[in-house]
Amino acid sequence: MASVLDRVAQQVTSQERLTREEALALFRERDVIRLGRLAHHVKRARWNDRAHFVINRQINPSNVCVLSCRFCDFATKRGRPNAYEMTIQEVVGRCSEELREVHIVGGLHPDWPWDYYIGMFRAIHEQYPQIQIKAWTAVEIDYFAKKFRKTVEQVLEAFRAVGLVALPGGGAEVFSERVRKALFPFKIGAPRWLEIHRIAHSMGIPTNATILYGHMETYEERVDHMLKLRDLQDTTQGFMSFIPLAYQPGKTQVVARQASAMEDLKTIAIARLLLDNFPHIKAYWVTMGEEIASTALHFGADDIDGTIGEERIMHAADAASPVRLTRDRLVDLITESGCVPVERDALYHTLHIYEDRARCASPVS
Ligand code: V47
Repeated sequence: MASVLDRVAQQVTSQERLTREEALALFRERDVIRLGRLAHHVKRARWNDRAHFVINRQINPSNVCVLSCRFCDFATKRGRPNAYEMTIQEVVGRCSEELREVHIVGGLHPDWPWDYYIGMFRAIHEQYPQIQIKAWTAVEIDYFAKKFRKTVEQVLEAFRAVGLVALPGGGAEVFSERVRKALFPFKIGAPRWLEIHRIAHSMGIPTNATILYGHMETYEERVDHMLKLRDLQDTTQGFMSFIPLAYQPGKTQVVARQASAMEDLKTIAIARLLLDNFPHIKAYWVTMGEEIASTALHFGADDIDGTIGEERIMHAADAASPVRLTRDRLVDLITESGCVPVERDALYHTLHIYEDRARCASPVS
């Protein structure tokens, strides 16, 4: 009988879709290297040897949050020693001329007014018109709509008018009611998260999607999560990138250890094979670490995010990666993995292709 990898290899050639059962079988597959080769083949058919990155900065204006999700080390309450709140000037002060993207997300702040959020984007947009703003997860958009009595369309339109170009993929966690009840019972679930992304897409605002894995979720739940995204993408074509986020145990310790390297690579590879309608699969170096993220470029990923500048969410959970990387480091990481670095903007327009870099950093031929 043909193995699942033989079958999937056939399907890749004939461009047939993977089923739920096949994706599940891939998670249980022992030949991870062959799985990676198949995913790499699919990635190369779309992007050849290219791997994308962006000169960006993450800004998390406050960690004060009305929620207290069981898996999150970032959120806190006002008055606690680790609580912080940035002024608009402090947010703008984190921007600079060379940035192409800012990625802004934060806690669900209990009492910041609407004008603060709009004023923040207006100030960034006026001072740095070249910076594209990718901001607010669906969880935040839902919170703003309820708090400020607006429709989701009104919230998105108002932010678009002051520079928003895309929504990031956070807040999806795992689309499983079982996991939601255990880890984030007061956060929106799958239907509302998907609805907000559907609305954004219908307005021409592209978005990303994440999955938080490596805690208490099952392989079935990982696959079902990806299938819900694949279904929505079939209708809207509005997703740019899928980003698997490896849970950082930090102090919340839902599980004691972070997912292994092989688990990371399998998840990336299966995402590439299953999400045949997602152009980009991102290996996020902040959670995976630089070494696994660059290896993932051979397992189906075509993007490693960017310079980041100052990462707080994963580092509040003791992530071992640095808080920022330089452009040179990203170019070297990608080049050393045998790929061609492509500097992009937030919407994946190509800005520069580093064709001329030597493929091997060592003098050994
Ligand atoms: O939604 C929180 C996750 C997300 C932990 O769209 C944790 O380009 C791991 O969404 N361990 C925010 N993850 C980050 C995010 C993101 C990152 C990079 C790129 C993009 C993009 C989006 O971080 C949250 C939550 O799922 N998170 N705590 C933790 N301890």
